[in-house]
Amino acid sequence: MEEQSTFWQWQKDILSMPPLGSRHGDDVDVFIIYVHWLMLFLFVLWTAYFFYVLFRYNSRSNPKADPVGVRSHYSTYLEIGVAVVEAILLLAIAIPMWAKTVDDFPKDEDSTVMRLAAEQFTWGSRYTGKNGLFAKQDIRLATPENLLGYEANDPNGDASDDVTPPPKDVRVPLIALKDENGEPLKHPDGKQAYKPVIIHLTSKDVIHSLKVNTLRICQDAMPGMTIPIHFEPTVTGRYLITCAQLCGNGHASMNAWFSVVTEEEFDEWQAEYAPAKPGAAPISFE
Ligand SMILES: [Cu+2]
Repeated sequence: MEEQSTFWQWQKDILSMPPLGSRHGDDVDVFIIYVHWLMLFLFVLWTAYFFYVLFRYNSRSNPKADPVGVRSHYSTYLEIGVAVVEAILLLAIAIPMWAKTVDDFPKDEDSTVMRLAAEQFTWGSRYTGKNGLFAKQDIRLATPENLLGYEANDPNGDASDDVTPPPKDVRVPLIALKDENGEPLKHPDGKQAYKPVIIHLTSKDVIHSLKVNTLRICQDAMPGMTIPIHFEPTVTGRYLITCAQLCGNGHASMNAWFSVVTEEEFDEWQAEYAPAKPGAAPISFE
């Protein structure tokens, strides 16, 4: 086990992969490593073949061109071989990895749930506050000041304690899970389990994309759609969010911090921006 992880780490170091801060990221890294091995193999093979051909068919030893050309089928077999390896990577690794992510979607009550809205050229987060409920959203309430149509005077009070921190500062807590005996809850592979994070991602204007390398997450943010993504953070730290879709003049500056913090730090930070004043315009990034 230990030996294997050293072996993977060695490969990650060669590829200068960013540090890893999420559980599913291990699978992503392994896949990236497989793809690099295939590319290295092809690079070496094709380069060697290129030089072989330069040498073997130079004009001095072949003064007259051969009008027929290749007679063997080896090149066809090689092409098929490459296609087979690529199909294995896609069908046996990439698609099952995706299926696992989609199938194992954590429940809201077991997760830290947040909303994240991208806009030219910033990111704004919103949290449920203590009651665990987000303000209701209704497209008919959308105005230039309230693009996401949050209901400010919600009779059920869902909106009254929503937390809207300043833009470009996104935080989630790292909470180590415990079993019913208070012992650390472990995954089947023996690693500590942490509370998952669910992000409901949307955009206020054009297509953006939430990318956090350390967390190995990348998801497009689409205007008019809310796309849920989830991941399990495994280490505290402050990571850079970049926008992975060219979205306008300020695209390059559309970065922000995504911090994975301790539970205490998270609660303090939430208290600082909560509750949103009841009846106040619920969200504005100006
Ligand atoms: Cu953008």
